[in-house]
Amino acid sequence: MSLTDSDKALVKKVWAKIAPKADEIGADALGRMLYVYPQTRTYFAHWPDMSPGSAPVKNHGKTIMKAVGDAVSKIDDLVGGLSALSDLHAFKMRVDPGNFRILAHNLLVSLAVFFPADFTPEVHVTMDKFLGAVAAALSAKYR
Ligand code: HNI
Repeated sequence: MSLTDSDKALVKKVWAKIAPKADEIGADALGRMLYVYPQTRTYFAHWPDMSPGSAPVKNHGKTIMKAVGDAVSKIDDLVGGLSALSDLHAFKMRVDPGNFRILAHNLLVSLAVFFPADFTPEVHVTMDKFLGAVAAALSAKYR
């Protein structure tokens, strides 16, 4: 599903609101993913603590959201823009690409939790499309 011009404009508007809280949202989403979908823990087994709110979860949540913010700035060419990151996940971290959708889902949940009033059906569907496109772009180097 490709993003229309109005989707892209809305993603940028929503991101401007998210940006100041990005680190917290990333940590919340990552903590939820590891807690609610424990099959995702296998990739982070080298961390001392994978529980919600732990230091590694906070740190990596920040890293993930920096990359999502970067994706917003590359929204016109997500496959090209995320190609190096896709490569890393495919060949270095060897993450099963189905997990990108799981994280996308958790990011959506965190957005709803942090911004309940702004999380209208329109924002919901657009951010779902955007995060789905990010997940697809991260999967591009797998084949
Ligand atoms: Ni992901 C490292 C971004 C989903 C497992 N990940 C990164 C880095 C970024 C990043 C940025 C740091 C790369 C580097 O070293 O330069 N990851 C993203 C984004 C998404 C995502 C934007 C989806 C929206 N990653 C996932 C998922 C998993 C995952 C779903 C597994 C379930 N990522 C990893 C692992 C690392 C990683 C593992 C290395 C972390 C570490 O601490 O060793």
